[in-house]
Amino acid sequence: MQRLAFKMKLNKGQKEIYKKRHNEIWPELKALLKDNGVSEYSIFFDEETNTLFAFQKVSGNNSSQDLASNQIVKKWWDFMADVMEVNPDNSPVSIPLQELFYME
Ligand code: RM4
Repeated sequence: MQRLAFKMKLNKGQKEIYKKRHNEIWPELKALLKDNGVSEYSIFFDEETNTLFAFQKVSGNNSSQDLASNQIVKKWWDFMADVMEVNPDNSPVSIPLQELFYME
């Protein structure tokens, strides 16, 4: 298992809708993430900079952000594109973060 983290950017004032949509995450998306080896997936928010910090464990080499070819992921990204910074294909702008410390 690998620990991965990345940051994304939320549009100003969209915290509540972002949180609501994730509380109501589509079961098919959740199943797809798990089937692709993603677990312990959490997303934190920095109010000051509107930055989203995602952490996840992955059993392979792919993170949730590497599933762009999947239609469910694409549909989710299209759904979320109105509240966050995205690329032209509506994938979230995702910046990998370096792990500098880990404690069991
Ligand atoms: C995030 C972003 C990620 C997705 C999670 C579930 O807002 O869209 O790519 O894996 O939601």
